[in-house]
Order: sequence, then C-alpha cells, then structure tokens
Amino acid sequence: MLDVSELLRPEPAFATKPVVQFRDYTVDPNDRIKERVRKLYHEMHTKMTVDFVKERRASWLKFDKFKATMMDAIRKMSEFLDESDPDVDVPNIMHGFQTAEGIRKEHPDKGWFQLAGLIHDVGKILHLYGEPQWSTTGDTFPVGCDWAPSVVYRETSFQDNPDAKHPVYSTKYGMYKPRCGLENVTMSWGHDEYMYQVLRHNKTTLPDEALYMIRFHSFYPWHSGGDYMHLCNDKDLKMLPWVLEFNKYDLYTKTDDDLPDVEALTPYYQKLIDQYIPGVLEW
Ligand code: INS
Repeated sequence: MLDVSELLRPEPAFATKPVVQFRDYTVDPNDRIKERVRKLYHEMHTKMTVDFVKERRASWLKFDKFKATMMDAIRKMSEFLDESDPDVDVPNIMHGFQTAEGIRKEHPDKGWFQLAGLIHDVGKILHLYGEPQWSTTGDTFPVGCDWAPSVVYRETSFQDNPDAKHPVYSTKYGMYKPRCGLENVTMSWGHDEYMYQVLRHNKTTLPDEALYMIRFHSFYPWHSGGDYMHLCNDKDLKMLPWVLEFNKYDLYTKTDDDLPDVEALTPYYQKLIDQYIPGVLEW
C-alpha cells in the first residue's frame, strides 16, 4: 500500500537513518547529547545580540588572525567536535567529507558543488582560535528583528536576551525593510558567515550558488522552516532550491559509524581546491 508520508517527505536513498530521527531537539535531562545541545542554544540565544554580532564582525572580518591553505584548515577540523549538533559525535572533518562524497555520487559533474560540501563547515575553525562554541556552531537566524517561531527552542531560550526588550529589534521587521534581501540582513555570528566572508576576501572563483549554500546552510528557520520570507528578495528565492539541494547531503549523510577515508580522498579534493580557492589564505 502507498504510504502518503513518503510523498510528503521523500526519504533520500542515502539517508543514514530515518529522516524523522535527524534534528531531534526534544528536551531530555538524562540524555547526554540532548543536554549538551540544549545548553549551547540557550547560551547562544541569551547572548547573541546586535551589538555582539557587530563586535565579532569587526574583529574577525579583518582577516588578520592567521594564514593557512584550505586543506590545512580542513585538516584542523579533526580537532573539532560540534557541540550543537544532535546528529554528530565525531570530529567535524568526517562530516565535511561525508557531505562532499554524498554530493559527488549524485552530482559527479559538479566539482564546485562537491567542494562547497567539503568546506561548508570549515568556518568552525573560529572555535580553535578562541570563539566560543555558541557563537561558532548551530543554526543561524537574523539579529535585529523578532525571532521566528521555527528557531529551535524559540519559546524558552530568548527570555534573557537584551534585544527582546529593544523597541525596534523586537518587532517583526526590526531594523530591516520589507524584502531587503538576505545580503542586507545581519545574521547571528557563526561559521557560515565567517566562511563566506573568508572565501570572498580571498577571491574564490566558486559560483554564487556555492557561496549561498555556504553562507546560509545553517539558516534552518529560513530554508526548512519557511520563516523570514518577508526579508527575502528575488535572488534569495532563486537560490533557495540550491540551498535545499545542498541541505539533503549536509543533513542526511551524517553518521558516526561509516567514516570516510580522508587520506584516500584528499588528492581528488586538492584538485578542486586548486581550481577554486588555491594557495595560502588570510583568515
Ligand atoms: C549545521 C546545522 C546544525 C548545527 C551545526 C551546523 O549547519 O545548523 O544544526 O548544529 O553546527 O553546522
């Protein structure tokens, strides 16, 4: 018999577990990972203010912190575990290669897409240079306007955020104009925006689609929650299908069991790096 839920939520053949089991943000004080995730978001949602983001941008977007090739930065991800992610309990380097390989299987002709998969989380290197986990990892959302219903833990986590009492920032449009475009929206500070800005600063030749995937892959309240559409312009809506195509691999290839052979895969991806973002980069 036809199961209609399959039509509503097509399950990618490569998903490493049933899709309903991904992104489980239910609260369970006895579950080690759930508590880790909940605490991180509560701290993020309490401290992520307009002023905080301005200050972090001013510091990080000087790109004067260190120099490294993209492959060196990818390798650094073997020292990093994302505490915001309920679906991953292994170093982030594995997730980068899993995402890229998932894309490569279904889009073998699109090197730029595969490379976007490999590097999309490398901005988490922020944490290895002093940024806390709560302003490095996790889903992102705009600051300077009201938080949308689909933001995880929305009901309980923003109560102590000072912007909740701000006369402008606490309104639907906040400091933005209708349909101003996401490029004019200030996102919560974290690895997405940082990686995007590092790529731009170092003059990548990756196409716009890849840059959108990297910049907004953690903006779940938008690409999966359907919120914040009132801030989007035509370009954002044109790019949304690409961000969603990316999201399939980003989310459903996550597994702690079947880990990629990083050494064996490195030469293939080094060639893509040499094509789109070569040399020593400023971070
Ligand atoms: C993902 C996603 C996850 C988050 C990760 C991030 O894109 O937003 O929910 O835990 O840090 O890289």
